[in-house]
Amino acid sequence: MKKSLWIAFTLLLLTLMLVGCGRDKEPAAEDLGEALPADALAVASERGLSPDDIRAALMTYTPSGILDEYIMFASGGHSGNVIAIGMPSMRILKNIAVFTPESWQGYGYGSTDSETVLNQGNVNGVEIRTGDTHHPALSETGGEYDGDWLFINDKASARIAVIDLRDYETKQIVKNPLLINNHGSTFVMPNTEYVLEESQYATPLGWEFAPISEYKEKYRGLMTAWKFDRETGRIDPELSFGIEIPPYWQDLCDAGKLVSEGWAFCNSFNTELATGGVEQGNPPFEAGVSQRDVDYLHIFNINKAAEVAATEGKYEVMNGMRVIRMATAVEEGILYLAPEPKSPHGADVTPDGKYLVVAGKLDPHVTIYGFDKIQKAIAAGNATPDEFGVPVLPFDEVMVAQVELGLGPLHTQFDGEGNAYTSLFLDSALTKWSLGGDDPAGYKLLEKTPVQYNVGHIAAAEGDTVSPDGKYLVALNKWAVDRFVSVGPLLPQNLQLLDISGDGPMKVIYDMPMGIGEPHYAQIIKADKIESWNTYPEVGWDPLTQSPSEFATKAGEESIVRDGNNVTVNMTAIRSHLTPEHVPLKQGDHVTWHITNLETAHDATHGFQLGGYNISLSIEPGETTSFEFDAVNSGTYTYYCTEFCSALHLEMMGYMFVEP
Ligand code: K7E
Ligand code: CUA
Repeated sequence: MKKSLWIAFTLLLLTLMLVGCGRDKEPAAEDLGEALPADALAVASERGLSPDDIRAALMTYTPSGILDEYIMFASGGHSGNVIAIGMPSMRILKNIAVFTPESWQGYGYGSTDSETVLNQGNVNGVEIRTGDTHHPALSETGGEYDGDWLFINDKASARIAVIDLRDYETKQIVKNPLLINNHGSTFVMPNTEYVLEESQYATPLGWEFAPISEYKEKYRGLMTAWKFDRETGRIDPELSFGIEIPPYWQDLCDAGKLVSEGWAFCNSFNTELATGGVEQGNPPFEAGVSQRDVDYLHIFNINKAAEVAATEGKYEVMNGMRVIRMATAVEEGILYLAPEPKSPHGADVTPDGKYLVVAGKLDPHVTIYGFDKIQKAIAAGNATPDEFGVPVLPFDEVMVAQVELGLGPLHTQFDGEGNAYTSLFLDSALTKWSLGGDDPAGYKLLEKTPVQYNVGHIAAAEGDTVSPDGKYLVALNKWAVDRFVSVGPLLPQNLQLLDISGDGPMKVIYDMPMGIGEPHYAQIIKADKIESWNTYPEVGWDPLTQSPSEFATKAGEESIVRDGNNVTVNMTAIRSHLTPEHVPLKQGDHVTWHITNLETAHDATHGFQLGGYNISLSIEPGETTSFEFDAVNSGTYTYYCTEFCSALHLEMMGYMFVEP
């Protein structure tokens, strides 16, 4: 483009974009044109920005003090956490510690609350302090995100965590007593009655030892429905149940909504029942698992299962969990299968709940199934049993359409305009295609946009609700390669924000490197739906129970109480001192230490570290936090506040004397 033309175009664009910016006091378009700094174009030209770049910048740049419209909760993959990201600015707002200790939040470094939560996730006495988070799920009411709770799975050890969005803290970890890995989780029912968790790699239930030669007889999968209680804010294992399923490798699920509410759908692979063992001359897993042309979509009637799981005699209790055995699930009409093309990845229900999309992975198509057709096929009774006796519905009776999209289709999202978006892993591209209802001819590939590189999941604004917003789509790319300045051989993941508003082509408008584990999936919620607290409701608050703490200490009532070898410290923190300032101990004492942050001011957090004893706390305004330790080593130790909270922050310290 000629330079003069380019400048004219850019100027026009800048003017148009600024007109569209939603600020309280909108200057008139002419004023903006005049108000543009004279050097704006010079800056653009100097930095080599194209008109598209300028448009993207104007869509994402968020001036200081202006708040983001959306919050994206992205899994942190093998960092074992969740990241809250503002959109469209793509600014990281918070790292929410979940399965792994995190020093800044004082999570897993001594505080009783966090140790209690982390220890719930221990496996038969083994302390688990790692995790692999994949699929965050926001709580829903009537199929809409309600902004109250967030759930996330740990694939590695089959655990589920509950995060309270009032304070963005992890409140509970539940360990599945029958699984040692999961993947199809977390997914919630439209009113969050259940949080679903499905296994991935089959093992004997309860991961008992059994030789791989007994794979078909003893290895199994499990769909788990965890009952969530909004009143307590906890999953109630007593009211939860499992459904035994064949030892296929179940993969990814979605809950039905509206017409399909009460049902759940999961794709699977390895219906070949490959067991690996290349060292014994067997085909390697990656070949053995992809021999057949079809695998099975798993179709669950969760509401029916809940009824059966509440009927004495229809379930068994295994490791403390009620389990509906496979034969009962078949008999009661809880479990059906349907063929799905070659090693798919991802099952996604359309916003109206009428259809679900399964992506091929090793097939260039997505396959669309009709919920209505599934119901008719069940009623027609033409199913044939698989080798475990589970009815397989005829493909022709349940399939609505297939759309050829490209290489390696994985995950699908929706906007509110009747379009679907599917990621193509091998093509490193996103596709947009139309939903056609019951008319196969209505399903059409509309466009394809390259992303960088190897996109896995995609997340659309309010994408898993009954009314997605469209507007933004995020590609969660696995590889970054050349996108960023080199930081050594371990590269960040690359999240790319795309503008999908209007009828124009989808455009990448922001690259966000995420220097933590692979963010498999994310959900994006309107920021104003979350009513998070600025400070805890009362001074002396226990965040674990979300109620006043019995260990709260008031100003002037600080104390050190000795009872034999047991010492209790009742401390307060306020700008700029920790009281008491001296803590005298004797070697061998068992110490219980409570600290109450007396602050009521927004953002007046005090941190606390005790050198030599691996203690790190974060005490938010109003919070009471506790830790315990044995004073095994004598010496003179220092503790201090780790947040630069005032001009006299460095003075916010104290001595702990441990007399030999
Ligand atoms: Cu990485 Cu949903 Cu676990 Cu696909 S998953 S990419
Ligand atoms: Cu409190 Cu620094």
